[in-house]
Amino acid sequence: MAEYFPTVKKIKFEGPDTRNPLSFKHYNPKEKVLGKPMAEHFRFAVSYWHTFKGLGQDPFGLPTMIRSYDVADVDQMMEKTMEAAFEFMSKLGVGYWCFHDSDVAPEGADIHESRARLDKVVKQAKKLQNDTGIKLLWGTCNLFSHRRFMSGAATNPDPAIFAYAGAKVKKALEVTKYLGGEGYTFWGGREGYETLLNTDMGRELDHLARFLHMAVDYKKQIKFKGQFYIEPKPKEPTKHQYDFDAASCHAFLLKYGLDKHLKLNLEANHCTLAGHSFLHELEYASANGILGSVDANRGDELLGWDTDQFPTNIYETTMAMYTILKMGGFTTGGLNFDAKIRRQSIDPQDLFHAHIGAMDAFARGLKGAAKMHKDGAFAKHLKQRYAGWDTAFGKKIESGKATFDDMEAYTLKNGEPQPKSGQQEYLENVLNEYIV
Ligand code: XLS
Ligand code: CA
Ligand code: CA
Repeated sequence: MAEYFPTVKKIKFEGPDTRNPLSFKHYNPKEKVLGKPMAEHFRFAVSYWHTFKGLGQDPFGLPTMIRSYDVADVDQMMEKTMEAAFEFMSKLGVGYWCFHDSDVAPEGADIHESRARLDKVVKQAKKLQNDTGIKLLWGTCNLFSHRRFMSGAATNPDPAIFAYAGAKVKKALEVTKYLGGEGYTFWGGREGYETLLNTDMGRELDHLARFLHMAVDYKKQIKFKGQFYIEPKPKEPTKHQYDFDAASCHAFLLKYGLDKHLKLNLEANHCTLAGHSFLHELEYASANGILGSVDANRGDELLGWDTDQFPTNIYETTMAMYTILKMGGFTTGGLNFDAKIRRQSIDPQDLFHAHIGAMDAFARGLKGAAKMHKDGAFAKHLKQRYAGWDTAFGKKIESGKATFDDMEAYTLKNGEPQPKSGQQEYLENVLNEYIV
């Protein structure tokens, strides 16, 4: 087999004092944190679409990156790219990958050719998975690139396109099962609208729910055991997407009886595009028991679009890992680097620097978060702040046994309550001490 990344050897943990840029300074897969190896806390995954298929193109420019596996012949390109992917992931030492059907097998002249390509390449992927021990975190289906999906897939005004999307997802589910995928993600890139003048919103939402129910039924039919995720994003490519944010996805799932079947796959950059913080979305999903998996990346404060940069912000990785620890950690999900190197980072080695930096940033985040967890740094404070709810009076309200008559009697008896400080600045200082 050819070597596609000859300048890089297996990336090792060398500790914080090393000067070797091609080594981990903080991520030590076997090191135990709160009794669990780091690798199991994160379940890192590489995204096939950005890492192997993203070649630096943007709306203004053609690809900038030249890769030895990106050859003209489609069959050879598919095969070489898959080989390169497993070489990269093995050298990096990640346990998982994620892909869309059309990342690994570009659509052919018709549905038959597309499916034949997919069947061929997933056979190769299965062998490489077996050879390397790398597993599939989740599979997904591209329902947004081809022109047939310009007005949506499951929300398209034309049932023939709904059907095409159904056939494509059916196949993607079969392929995900074949590869032992631990999950499957639905992201509605073009499920939304450009103008309400041509959109029957209520009907489109009903159709989207129908589509997801069909997927749930098919999952049962083929006995696919992976977890389903829906991934929120407010806009881009569509002006307004129906999977806007965690709360709107949650409401949608509840309304259509899908809440038992899908959890959320939260992407950091999508959270900020929705006008929330990544942390807000994590907390919302965790508080409602629907946090499934995470697409780890970041946006740029000065750019209002989906820049999909590699995560490097230690405050954010610390707080994210704190919420994930509070939740008890990932079960089926993990941290998928849905992130791309910049257009000017054209060396194959840049892909390693990007992933190493992100994995180290999360390792530092985990160490800080674990210490916060152990010390009860914020838990103690929260307990105190809400202590009134643990009194007999508070418990009576929480258990649903109190009425407005009780509120009146209590207030008439006790008079004006004493407000207490929220101590935000103190707590921000406490947090700073935990940043590794
Ligand atoms: C695009 C999304 C997409 C999903 C999978 O913005 O992040 O890549 O994760 O279709
Ligand atoms: Ca994503
Ligand atoms: Ca994104």
